Amino acid sequence: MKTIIKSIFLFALSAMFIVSCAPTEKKGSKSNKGALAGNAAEKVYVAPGELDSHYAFISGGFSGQLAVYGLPSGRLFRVIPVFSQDPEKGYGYSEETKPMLMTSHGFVPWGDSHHPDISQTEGSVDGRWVFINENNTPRIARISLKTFETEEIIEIPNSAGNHSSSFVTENSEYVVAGTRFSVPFPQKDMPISEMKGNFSGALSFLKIDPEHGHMNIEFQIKMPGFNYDLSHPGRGKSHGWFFFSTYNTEEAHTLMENNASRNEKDFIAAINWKVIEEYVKNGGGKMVPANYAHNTWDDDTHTATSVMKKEVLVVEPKDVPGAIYFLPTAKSPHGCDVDPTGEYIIGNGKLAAAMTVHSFTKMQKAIADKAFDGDAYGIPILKFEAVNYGSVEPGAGLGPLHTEFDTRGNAYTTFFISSEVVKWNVKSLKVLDRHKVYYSVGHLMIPGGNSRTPDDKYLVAMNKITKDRYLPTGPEVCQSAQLFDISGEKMELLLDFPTIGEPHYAAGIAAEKIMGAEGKKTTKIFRLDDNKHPYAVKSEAETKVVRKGNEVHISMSMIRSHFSPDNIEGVKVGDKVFFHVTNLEQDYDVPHGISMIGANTSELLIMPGRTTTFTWEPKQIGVWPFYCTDFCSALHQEMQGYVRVSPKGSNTPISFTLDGDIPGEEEE
Ligand code: K7E
Ligand code: CUA
Repeated sequence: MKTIIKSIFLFALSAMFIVSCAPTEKKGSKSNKGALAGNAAEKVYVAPGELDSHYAFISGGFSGQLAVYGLPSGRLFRVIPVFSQDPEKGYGYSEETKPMLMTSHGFVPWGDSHHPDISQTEGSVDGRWVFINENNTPRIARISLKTFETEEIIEIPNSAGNHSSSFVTENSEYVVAGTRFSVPFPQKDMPISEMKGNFSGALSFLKIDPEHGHMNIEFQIKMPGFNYDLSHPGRGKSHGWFFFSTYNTEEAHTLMENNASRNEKDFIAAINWKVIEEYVKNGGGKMVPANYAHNTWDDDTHTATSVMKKEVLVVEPKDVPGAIYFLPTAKSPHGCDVDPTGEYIIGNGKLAAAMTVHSFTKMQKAIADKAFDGDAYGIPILKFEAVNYGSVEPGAGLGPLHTEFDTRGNAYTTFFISSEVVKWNVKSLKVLDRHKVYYSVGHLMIPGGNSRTPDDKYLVAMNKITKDRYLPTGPEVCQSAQLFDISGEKMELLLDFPTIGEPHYAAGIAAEKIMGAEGKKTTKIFRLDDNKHPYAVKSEAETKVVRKGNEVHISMSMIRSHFSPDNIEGVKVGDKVFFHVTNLEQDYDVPHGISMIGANTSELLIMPGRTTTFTWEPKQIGVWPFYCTDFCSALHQEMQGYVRVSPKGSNTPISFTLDGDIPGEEEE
């Protein structure tokens, strides 16, 4: 057994080595260029002043963020900060955004973001929100597609390595978060060697408020201590079910590459969440103590609040018979994907030679017939033959990871080891086409590919390795995406473009679904009249500086091209100075920035109508400047000011002026 596994690994590794090292031919050689058809350039060319037809939201992996690109151009528009601090935007540095990064472990400034998924209405992506998971310190975030800002982050208790997340059901009833690592549930101090049978895996179902999108952990299912890797919702006929791939059903805790690869088959867990929802509605489940942060952004106060939640509803599988089954699936499956009709559930067995395709119809019959092959911790294991529709023999393809779909009954699967995308027909299971990618592809994305209605012109492959595809930049080369036209019979490679961080998954959608006609749906400014920030100023007349003990609160305004006040005196070494800054502009695309010399935080970039705060603790006496960091007008360089810092204990009074006058008192 051991030698077989070892030889699979050696084969896999050597295949990867060969594939990723082969293309070293000279620039312009055919194999490296992927033989682009003549009109590929035309197909991705978006002329100056024209707009892309699609948005692509590509996760940043270890950057913790979410990047927004246009398709087909591959142009990067914006990086939305989600789980990591971003000094470019002041996210996680301003007083208002710091609560977004609070967790039960305190302030966590970094995250690992993997799977964005767009909210859906009746089985189609609707462009309201995008959800994304954080792997390392388990969290789910919700990003508004009006403001392109993170509005909410909820921590997932009893979870570790929040990876089989964050996928959305077809009417955005739930966003789901499954644990990759099983852990003691609840956490406790115990020997690692006693893992087997004593750890559990939490699958969390977060209810989404249909109007505002707010998330709440409705229930957690306490599953056996396997690793829950990926998941996807049922749809159409299988709506109401959720499917999770598992590996390490061996429950190994060390040298996982061998010890978690012993079983020829692991499982896809099928969860009937509608049955569990009903059970919970009738008082089922048990509230257990937990400790997790729920952070929400308020667009009226322009401030985030972090609340620690103290309990969570836990459901034991044995208490809800008929809700959970295991489908045997070869071997240590990674991706778990459901086709647009909801009939086919595909397990991408990354160590198997073939992909397993299960049938939802057969699964229902197997359940009715009680076609069981024993159980695992009381959860029935359905007979493989009773649920299996067939398997795809991918030819030379090695290491299948993820699958997406078009509307024509085809599936597209990535092969990490053989670096290719393979197109096959879901019904016939026949391979129809294959195309090399450069190199080592992880996820792929077809806009709307995780819905009933894929928008199937483009396919984006997200690759781990790009050596020799771009100008070298030291030991690390950028990661990259590749765009394919999939509208014809054969996939056509159109474009390579670099990505931020490591792109794991992505979500795509037609641009008009987000922007509406002429961009009307997206937020252009925040109305100053609606600004309820406690330190907001609505005009320069309201600006002021107030001392409270050793705190100095500056209520400041900014407008082209000055701050008010711009001269401040009476600050002392040892003070903590709060700059509460309101951007008085009410025009689209006119943010201003502010930074203070020596401040131990980032600049702020403040949108029109918004108030944001940073702190400064001056350590040296002197007269110190601050300035606008965003080139906002021809007089941007004049947008600056001074703060006088006196020694500790000095009696220089607080004073603040603009053009020699106290703001608001000019007329006297
Ligand atoms: Cu395959 Cu995190 Cu979805 Cu990366 S995961 S590839
Ligand atoms: Cu305001 Cu530059």
